[in-house]
Amino acid sequence: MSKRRFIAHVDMDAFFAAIEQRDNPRFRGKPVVVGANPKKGKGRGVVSTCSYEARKFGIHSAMPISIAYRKCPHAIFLPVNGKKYSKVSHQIYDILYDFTPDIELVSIDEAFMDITGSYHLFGTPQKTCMLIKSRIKNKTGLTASVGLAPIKMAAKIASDLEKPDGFVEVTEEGLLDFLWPLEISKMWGLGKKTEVVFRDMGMNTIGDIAKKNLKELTDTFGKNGAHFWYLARGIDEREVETETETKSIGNEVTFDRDTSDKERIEGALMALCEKVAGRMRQEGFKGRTITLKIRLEGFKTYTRCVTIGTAINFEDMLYKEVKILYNRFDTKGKKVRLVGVSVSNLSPISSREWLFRETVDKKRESIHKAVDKIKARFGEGFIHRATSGKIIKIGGRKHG
Ligand code: TTP
Ligand code: MG
Repeated sequence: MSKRRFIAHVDMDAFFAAIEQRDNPRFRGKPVVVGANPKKGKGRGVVSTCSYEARKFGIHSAMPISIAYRKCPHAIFLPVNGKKYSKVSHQIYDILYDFTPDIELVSIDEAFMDITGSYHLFGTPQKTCMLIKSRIKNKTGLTASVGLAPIKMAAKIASDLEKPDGFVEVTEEGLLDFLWPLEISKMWGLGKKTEVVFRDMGMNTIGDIAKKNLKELTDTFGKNGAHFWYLARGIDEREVETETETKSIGNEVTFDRDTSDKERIEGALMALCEKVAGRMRQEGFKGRTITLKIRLEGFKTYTRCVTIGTAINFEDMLYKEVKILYNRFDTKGKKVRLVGVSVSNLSPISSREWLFRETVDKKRESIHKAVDKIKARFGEGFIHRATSGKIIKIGGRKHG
């Protein structure tokens, strides 16, 4: 039996909207929608978030703003004030760090805290959570919801159950009673497509997953099946990952035939950089140490790494470093079997960057669409040639 842990998940209530209501007393108690300009129902763009009063009209995050306008035209529509929310976010992080250094910042308004080692300072784990809530309220005027549980997944689910201003505790003894009646959609990391298959197999609650035969799940879903089976049984060893931990994000690819074709290898490295950088942004990280892995024919494996001054998470910058490492590597005339790219020395991106991720992603998306169009017209090879030095112009931007 592993050590008893106390993990808290803190999530602010209607974060952007709550800040606006705090700062403008006349907005309090009213439906407030933060997001794109509704332009009397003709606006494009989406809702970032809305107050709980607005949620009663069926409005929610990521909904097109035109639909939100239709649902509640008299709501107070406000633009996103990123600078302000980011500042508040940092104030909240500072408050959390008063309780423990074991904090994993998940997003602009959300964090996991491992309070196993620190709750003695504040009384019981429950008291610690109540104190976190009241300190946030006193210092920022905002409410947070907190879930306390022995595993991360349960803490995350718990913080959401009694929003706003909620506190839900799940004890070690009560863990399965808590998890099993829940719909499988609450399962952390279970995608929509897998959910459909699970339901087809007769699993509608987390308890249904736990009661399945492990073999049946692994036969159908492989390692993932086992992962969800263990989670459903309350077994989740994942730690709260603090900034300094040696987490890395990486990917590798084995060539179908060993190769010494420089263009192919560089093309593969570029594709890996895209994947790794994409995952880093998705998970909210930047990193400073870049590692290139090369396996040659005969299975001898080498790694080469570099640590740079500024943390990065964009593929072009990542590829630049990887290419330098690759060009310095001497294959001694041998063919290459596998290449891998990983980034470590990670730190969470600041809440401000997190906030603007969407805008940046949109820009990237349009570039990628343009690349896909070119691939469709000229074939994959064209893009691969571009990665090995030539510059092609896409959508008015240089890409190479
Ligand atoms: P959430 O914690 O998902 O939402 P919330 O804090 O507004 O409401 P809840 O009480 O349900 O937790 O996200 C935090 C902030 O991130 C949110 O206030 C606005 C921003 N955000 C977006 O900009 N777009 C999105 O699609 C989501 C989900 C959030
Ligand atoms: Mg929130």
